[in-house]
Amino acid sequence: MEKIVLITGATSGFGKAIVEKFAAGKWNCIITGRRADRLHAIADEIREKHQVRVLSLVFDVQKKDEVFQNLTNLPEEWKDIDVLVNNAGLALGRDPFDEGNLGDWETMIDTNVKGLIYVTKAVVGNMVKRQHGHIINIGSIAGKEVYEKGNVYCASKFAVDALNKSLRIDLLPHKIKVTALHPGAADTEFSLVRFKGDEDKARSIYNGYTPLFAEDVADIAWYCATLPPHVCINDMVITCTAQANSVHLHKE
Ligand code: NDP
Ligand code: 8X3
Repeated sequence: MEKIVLITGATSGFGKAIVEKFAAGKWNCIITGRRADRLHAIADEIREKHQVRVLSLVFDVQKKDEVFQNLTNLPEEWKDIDVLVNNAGLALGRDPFDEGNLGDWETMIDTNVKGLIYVTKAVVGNMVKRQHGHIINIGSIAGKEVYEKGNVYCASKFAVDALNKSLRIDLLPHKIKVTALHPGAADTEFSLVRFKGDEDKARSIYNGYTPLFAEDVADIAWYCATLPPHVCINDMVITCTAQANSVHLHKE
């Protein structure tokens, strides 16, 4: 039986690696992101390499109308999504609260929290109808413990953690699994985005230890998605070996 996974934020980092992993397992993939060129190039590459179907949808998860327009009008052959991976997200800035930027904060909340809510709401109705589905939310270790200058990013990921727990309860009668993955420091484009293109600053985040890589998280998402129907991983914090929690990271 063919399976369908929808992955938001598939143009880079975890999302891109998750597409690669699921496509290698012969799942058909709906992939989303704002950068159209990258998204369509990834779709072409995946189709060719893995001989699966790929639907690429360009939209901004912050824009409610775009989300619902794209996800509630899916072609018939794409409607029955088995797994939704809510991955699109970002951090912007790392400043003490009093020096933080309101616009950055709004973007983080609009993307990490409201975007995730919109996408989930647009997709969950059909899962409920089918009494089948699995939602995998990418939270963060920052949503488990706050760290200095993490303020609003941490708050956005604490909100994701609350949604994980709450969705799991509300969707229980409908046999829908809800899994939360909370990675620690991982070498993706995350820090480049956070530090607004400052490559030296971004690179310095990963110096002196071996961080997680996108493929590590993709392997775990795949594991969670392919367990037997009666088994659900509820909540997983994943760090590299050099990281104990959101504050203690051992650099050589
Ligand atoms: P990347 O920057 O490499 O990837 C982020 C992805 O999110 C991109 O594909 C980007 O696509 C997409 N995205 C961002 N904003 C939007 C938007 N408004 N609408 C649609 N898509 C959007 O970072 P990561 O892979 O590291 O991040 C993925 C998730 O993992 C995020 O939720 C992040 O908070 C979380 N995370 C990251 C950790 C890390 O250390 N790397 C650790 C813990 C959690 P595009 O720009 O094309 O729209
Ligand atoms: C990303 C990891 O530690 O920068 O969520 O918050 S951290």
